[in-house]
Amino acid sequence: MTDASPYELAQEAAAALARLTGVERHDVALVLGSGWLPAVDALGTATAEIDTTDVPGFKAAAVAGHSGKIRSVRAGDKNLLVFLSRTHYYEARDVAAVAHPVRTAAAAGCRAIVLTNGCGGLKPSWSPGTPVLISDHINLTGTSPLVGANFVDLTDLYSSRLRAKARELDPSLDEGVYVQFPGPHYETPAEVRMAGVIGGHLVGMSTTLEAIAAREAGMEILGISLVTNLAAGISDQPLNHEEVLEAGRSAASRMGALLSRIVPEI
Ligand code: 8IG
Repeated sequence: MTDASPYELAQEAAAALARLTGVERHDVALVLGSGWLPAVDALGTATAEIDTTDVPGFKAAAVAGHSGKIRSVRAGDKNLLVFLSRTHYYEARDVAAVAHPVRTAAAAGCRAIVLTNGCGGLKPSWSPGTPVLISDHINLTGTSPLVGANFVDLTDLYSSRLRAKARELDPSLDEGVYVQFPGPHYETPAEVRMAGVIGGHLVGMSTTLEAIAAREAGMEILGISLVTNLAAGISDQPLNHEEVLEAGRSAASRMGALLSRIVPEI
């Protein structure tokens, strides 16, 4: 197993998931970022919950408030594969580990993936708890989950079709360009100003590498950020992780309703 390619490892993981969940194929994957966990129960009926440690290739969850579990959820006529946490690039600077859940979802049959995250917002009108559709991204990690001469096109990476559907369901949804920094430290105010100058509206530590892997795997992608805090320097308050979790708890019912209405449209 040690010399398996990332794609072979994902096949092994998908086979384990099928066995452990009793669900042969899943249709749509969701990755729940900081603040999104309380929304999971609104998605549908959980039919199985698996520890990531029982699935080949997964790292244990490393962040307080992140749960190392994968749920199989039945929602209408769809089987959802819900990752209750993700592996972040800042944990071990291991891009293959970051992409593994996405590749596993693709190997499990998923044709679409909803990538959620908690992030900092650059628009002062985005109060903590505001969901924002990701329209595009800027990857400042300096790396890629792809290796070799693999020139994957990233045009319309965050599906304009799915964004339009989401806005039909909730016309108040705003859009923004997500900028991934490597972390784990938050940005300086100068870095946040830079993110704005280069065209960003949201700053975070996830999602872009997963989106690239998902596009490579041929999945349609919906990205939704939950602005849990104003980015550093946008407000005069310092940032803290507890505030992030609290913003998620208070936004939970809105996020649950949002996801459960969007998923049937995918
Ligand atoms: I939640 O302000 C959350 N994650 N980089 N900056 C970055 N990541 C974040 C932030 C933020 N808030």
